[in-house]
Amino acid sequence: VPEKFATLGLTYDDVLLLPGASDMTPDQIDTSSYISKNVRVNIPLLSAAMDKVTEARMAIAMARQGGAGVLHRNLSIADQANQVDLVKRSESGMVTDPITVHPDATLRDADELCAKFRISGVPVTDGAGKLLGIVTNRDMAFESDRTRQVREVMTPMPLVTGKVGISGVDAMELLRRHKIEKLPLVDDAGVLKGLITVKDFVKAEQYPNAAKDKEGRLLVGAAVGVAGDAYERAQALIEAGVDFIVVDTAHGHSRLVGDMVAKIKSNSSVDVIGGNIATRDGAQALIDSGVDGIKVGVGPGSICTTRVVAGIGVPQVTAIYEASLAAKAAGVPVIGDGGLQYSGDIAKALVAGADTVMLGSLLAGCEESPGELLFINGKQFKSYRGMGSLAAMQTRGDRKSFSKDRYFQEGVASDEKLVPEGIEGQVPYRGPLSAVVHQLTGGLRQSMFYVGGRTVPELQANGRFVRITSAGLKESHPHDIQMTVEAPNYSRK
Ligand code: RVP
Repeated sequence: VPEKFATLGLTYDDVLLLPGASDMTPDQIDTSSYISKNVRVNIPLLSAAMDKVTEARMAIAMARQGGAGVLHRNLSIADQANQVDLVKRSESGMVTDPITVHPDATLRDADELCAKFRISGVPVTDGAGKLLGIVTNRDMAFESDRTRQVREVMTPMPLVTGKVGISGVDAMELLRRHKIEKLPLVDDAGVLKGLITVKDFVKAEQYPNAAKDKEGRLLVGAAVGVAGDAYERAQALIEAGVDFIVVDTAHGHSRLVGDMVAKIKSNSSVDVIGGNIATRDGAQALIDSGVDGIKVGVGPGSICTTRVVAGIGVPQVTAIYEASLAAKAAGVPVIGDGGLQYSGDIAKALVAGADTVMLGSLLAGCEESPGELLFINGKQFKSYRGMGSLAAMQTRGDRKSFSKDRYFQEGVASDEKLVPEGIEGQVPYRGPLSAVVHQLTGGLRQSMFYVGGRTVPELQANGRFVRITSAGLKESHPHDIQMTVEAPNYSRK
């Protein structure tokens, strides 16, 4: 019979990491880790599947930095799948399935394609996929009549092209020699099979740490629920090329979640992550349903009220530790989701047993997060809200809410009857993600150096905690001084 009272629950502020014997320099540190069984990232950070945190722009920025974004699901299936597509096409060694335009299309159509995919030119192909030419900014810039057909302004064949399977070095040489920006790849019949662009080479140099799939495209994940057309959503996301699916609910230890995981796994090879859970039994139940990754966190989120509204949850360090006891034995990676306030919390989560962490409030203030910049009393903010907040769960005008089922309230007939488990607010504007991630991973590298762990598995194995009191926590933060200058990685909450 299980005990009525579990062990004492601890969270980030209850513990510190002990300094350990260290024989490395920070430049030897390797922060790579696994999100799920088959998805590896270069930094152990994920951006949260929340409508004020992760859309395509954030997901692209996260993957460029070496982590990954999980696209939120508070939008239609078509819109979410389209976002996967945007990330997958944003840059890669080679675009295998390039956007094309038909010669009969108008310049306006071509403009729209370029704007939507942020590209500067499009190969022109006939109905059978045969390459007829290319239409780029250079061809279009001086045309004032946007109703003209692409065929009239395109640069027609013969173009400089490459053969399918051309090496990166050879492709770059062709681009350089002919001073062109795009190299279409064609087969012997002249059918377009791919596209290589200068931009991609430049980006590859600019973001050497980017997290990519086998084909050199940026990694991206996406969330689905358990109700209604959740399964169709998963299929559409997989179709669009998503690398991993997160069955994203507030109670992952429920049969519906296990069933959805099993159903998605049964006819696809993408990794499926289940969550959220906060106990060893919860983790085991997900493992039994076949998950490739486990997301841990019930109630730690900065915008979450589950622990007060429902009285449910486990302080996050204990939750991660408990879940990891089941997960490690099964070889399933753990994501520590929610509750992180400072870079030091990342290493604490990893030592507790997480393989990666998921961040909401720490990233919601970035340039790349969805939403406008707010000016209040001369300071800059961005809005942030829980997916269980009234606003996120409400259906307003033609904006339908898809996030109610995260809280198993999809059947609630009217908005007034919803029981929110989150709040709405704002966080300080933080500028570009790259600067924020630099501080977060910089902090993590310092932690790894102090603990004496060259890699994430070494950090997990070598790390030890000391439990602290409220006096210890007070001592941890700056004290007995009035801060006059803001640090890029510290502010008093
Ligand atoms: P935080 O990083 O502390 O802001 O927490 C983000 C996490 O909080 C999300 O990844 C999600 O698991 C959880 N969340 C999102 N919405 C809500 C809510 O409304 N209660 N909670």
